[in-house]
Amino acid sequence: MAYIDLRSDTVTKPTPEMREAMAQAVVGDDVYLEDPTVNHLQEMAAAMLGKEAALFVPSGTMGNEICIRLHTQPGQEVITEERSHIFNAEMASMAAISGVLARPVRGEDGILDWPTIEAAIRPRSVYYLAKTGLVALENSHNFAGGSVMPLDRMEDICERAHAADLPVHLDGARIFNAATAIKRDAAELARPFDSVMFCLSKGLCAPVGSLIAGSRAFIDRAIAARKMFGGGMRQVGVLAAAGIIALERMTARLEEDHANAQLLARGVAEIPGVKIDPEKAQTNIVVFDISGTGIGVAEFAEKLKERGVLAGNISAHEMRVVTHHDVSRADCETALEAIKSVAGGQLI
Ligand code: TLP
Repeated sequence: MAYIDLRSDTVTKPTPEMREAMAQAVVGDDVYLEDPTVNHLQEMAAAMLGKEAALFVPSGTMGNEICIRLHTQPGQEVITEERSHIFNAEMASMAAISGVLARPVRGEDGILDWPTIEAAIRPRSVYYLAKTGLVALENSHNFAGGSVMPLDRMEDICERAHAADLPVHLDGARIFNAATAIKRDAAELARPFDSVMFCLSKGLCAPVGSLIAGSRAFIDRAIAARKMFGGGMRQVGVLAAAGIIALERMTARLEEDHANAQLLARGVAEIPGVKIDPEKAQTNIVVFDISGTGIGVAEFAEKLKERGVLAGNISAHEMRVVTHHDVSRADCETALEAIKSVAGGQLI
């Protein structure tokens, strides 16, 4: 059975153009920093994010964790939103690898504000309290339903954090979705941050890889950290070639995924027992609460699968569907009917 796979945008396959570019890629040993295709991708990424330099890393998780490692000292705390990916879905690696503790705080729809962050900063005058080492934001915010942080909010948080001597990292795994939603350049969203991670392997369809971007000095340190993490990748231009296509071609079509997500969000909002504000589904992620349907999330996912649709259950009461290049408008219409049928308790 060919499933309509809405579990994540990570399931996207490389496009034929990417496969062709991968086959033709000129490569070199990237641990010697000699892979021309990787170097080209890194220059492109730095330019698109308005940063001095960028570094190709195997995964978003490694990108985030390298940045956390470089910004902090063991024994410090990292202030982050309580549904953030770094706190919930990175294997507690900030603790395991960097020896730091997450200090999660709640944002409205995943969006933090300065007063909430400020209240979580440890006073430096009290010697027995852990020091705050970093503020880490996420945009778009995955588990909060793909919500987008307003530009002025980001500017405000970064400015005040810097005034308090705190660096700010952005998990921008889907920064191009966020930029598309507010019709701004990714560089504008990245501007106030000390480091930014974004992924090529989600809505942008590349098979593997993420980038971290920041100052030249930060990226020089990141090159060494990446090697320490086991992320030195040799002739990795074969992957970077797909990443170049991702940046050249795939950022411009994300609007289509957002429109499909709106179709799903508006459709599921009409189902009795389902809770979602479709206005808040700003990007390609739709999170909806099904507790009112009386069906558990695992069972909901199972019943959807029987109807040919794959969806994720991301909490005890929430389902997540993610639109992407490899699902069409028609697929989303079919998926919506399947969701309605499961929620309404209809037989297949
Ligand atoms: N997200 C995946 C899962 O891990 C949940 C998904 O299906 O959405 N930051 C954010 C905001 C992410 O959503 C993800 C992956 C990552 C970081 C990590 O990227 P990878 O999977 O490349 O390590």
